[in-house]
This record gives sequence, structure tokens and C-alpha cells, in this order.
Amino acid sequence: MFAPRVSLVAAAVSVLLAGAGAAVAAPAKGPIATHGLAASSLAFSRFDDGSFETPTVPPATFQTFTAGQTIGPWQVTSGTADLIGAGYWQAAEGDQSLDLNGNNPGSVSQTFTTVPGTQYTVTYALAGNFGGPPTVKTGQVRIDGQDVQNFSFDVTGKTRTNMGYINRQVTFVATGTSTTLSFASTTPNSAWGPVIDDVTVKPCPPCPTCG
Ligand SMILES: [Ca+2]
Ligand SMILES: [Ca+2]
Repeated sequence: MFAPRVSLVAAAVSVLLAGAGAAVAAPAKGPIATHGLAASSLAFSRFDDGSFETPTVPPATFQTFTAGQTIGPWQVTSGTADLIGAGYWQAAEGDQSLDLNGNNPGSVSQTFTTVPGTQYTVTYALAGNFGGPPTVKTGQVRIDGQDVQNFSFDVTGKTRTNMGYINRQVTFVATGTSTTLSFASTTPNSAWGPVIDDVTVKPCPPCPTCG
């Protein structure tokens, strides 16, 4: 659904123009919009919807997606994952979040345009599904299939109104014109996994002309 675009910078400029008109560009939050906006309709494959806001799940429910299915711009690449609707529990950003264990450990991936040799910072909010064992949820961040960060989250004392999200980050240097970012649960034999939300991907250091 996306045509390739050579540069994230070009993508960001296009977003500004689309959002603010040709003459005056409003201050940007960063070179890459990550929270939906009109972005999903733009025709290039920049990183999108790190907040898991699409598709919309009915409030106070969740929907299980299985390997081969898509969650907005994300692909479920193994197992199952639960897209958590508004109000089911706290989101870190927006209304929805993702339990990386649907009925069993799952992984989700998104492939986006990168500039080879450029370093990128991935940030995300991490919590856990407190509804069942184990107490400590574990998973991995993967870049092009390689584990670049192991993460864990202890759900002791956590509730739907006190998810206790923590902010994590990891950097990588792009080796190709596209990169695949994955989040994978390594929490076995459980329907209650690590929860992620508010994923962002930005060049680091930020492009000086992108605000
Ligand atoms: Ca969200
Ligand atoms: Ca689940």
C-alpha cells in the first residue's frame, strides 16, 4: 500500500506540507510522525502507528490477531497478539495498546524506509498484562530479525488503572533502504504477556532542519 520513498527527511517535509500548507510549517514534534494523524493515507512507507490506534477495537474489549494478520501497519509475524481497546486498561499513549501474548507468545513487525548508515532511536512504553502468570513478562526488540534488546517487566502491584508503563529505548544503524522492527514476546505458555505502546522511530541525532 506504500510506495518506496528514498528519504525519511523527504517524508517528514511532505508531512509538514500536507499538514500546514506550503508556506508556513508548524513546529514538528519530530522528523517522523508516529501517532496516526493523516499519515496513514500518505503514500510512502515511513514508520507509522507506533501507538496501535488502528484498527479501532470496541471500547473495554480486546481483539486477538494471529500470525499472517495485520494490525494497522504492523504484521503479526508469529503466534498471537491482543489489540487492547480503550478503557480495557490504561494506554501509554492514545487509547489502545498491545499485549504481545494473545493466547500464546506473539511477535509483530513493521518495515519502513531507512537511510543506510543512519542511526535511529527506537523508543517504546513497556508494561505487562497483570491478569495472569508469569509475574515477570519478557520479550525482545529485533531489527531485521536480530535481537537488539531484551526486555522484562514485573507486573507485581499493577492494575488496569496503574499499568506502570516504563519508557525504553534502543538504537540501531540502518544497513538498508528499509528496516524491519519487531517486538516479540518470549513469555512462554501464557495468554498474559508484555504490553507495548507509543513506539517511535527517529533518526539520531535529529535532522537539524526538521524541528
Ligand atoms: Ca496507544
Ligand atoms: Ca492476551
